[in-house]
Amino acid sequence: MLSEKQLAQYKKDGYTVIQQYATIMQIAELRAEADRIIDQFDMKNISIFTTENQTDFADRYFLDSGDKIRCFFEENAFDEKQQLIGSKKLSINKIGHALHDLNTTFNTFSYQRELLNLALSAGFKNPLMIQSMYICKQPGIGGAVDPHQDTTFLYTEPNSCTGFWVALEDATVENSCLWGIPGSHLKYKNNRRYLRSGNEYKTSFTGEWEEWNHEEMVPIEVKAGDMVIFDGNFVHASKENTSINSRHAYVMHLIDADAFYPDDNWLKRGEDCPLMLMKDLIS
Ligand SMILES: O=C(O)CCC(=O)C(=O)O
Repeated sequence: MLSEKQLAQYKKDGYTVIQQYATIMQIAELRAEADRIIDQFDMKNISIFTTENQTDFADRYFLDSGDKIRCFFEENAFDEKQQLIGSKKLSINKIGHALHDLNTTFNTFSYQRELLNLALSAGFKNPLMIQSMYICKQPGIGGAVDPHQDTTFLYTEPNSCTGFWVALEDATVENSCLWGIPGSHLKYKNNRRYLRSGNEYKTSFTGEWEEWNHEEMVPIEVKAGDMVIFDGNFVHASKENTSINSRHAYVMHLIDADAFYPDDNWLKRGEDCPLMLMKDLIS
């Protein structure tokens, strides 16, 4: 449960930090499982993840990953001949987007009573985990994540999307921690959405990004095991990782099942992989 101080910071700044949410053992298990998934990943299924080139972002492999476990490469992992420069393990940008429902290790970690209580104390009525991502932020080539609000990508009426981001390594300015604009969730309303047209593999953006003042961005440096909770309208980003250290993190995005989730959101679930209410999964 959020303490009074954490809740006050969350309401005022749009984010707060829960120290030592994950234990050393849990971190080791998640990291080992991510290694295993990457090891088993068939290189033929290639997708590069980039927030700069929306054509790549919108490819079929990505848009079908809402109810799957798929690996996405760092944009700078390849040479001009489209050959991997480094090892596969050090070339994956992220794994997404249904780890929490399809993988036993991530399922056990994701659906914890503690998370449900945090969500309820942050204002959720009926939390639903809609997306999970294992983010590697590889040494040297870890791509930047441009400033954005998560409500652009996971939109509900009223807005309910919230990120629960767990550092699996110390996240510092050097290895590219999260950055965000305190208070941005109150100051900037979301007027930009990433839309999908029906069941087609076509996406578009509506609206314009606000003119965010990048000078207002502050680094959110945390220790391995700490969790950053951020409001869906909190403007956040991470820079390129040019350091020699990776920065692994596992993020779970929750929406409220009582809110309306329009069909034109990019993330869809097939009938064989329905979304489940957290209260029904956690005894
Ligand atoms: O971990 C990162 O670098 C970015 C994460 C992010 O933007 C998110 O989880 O919404």
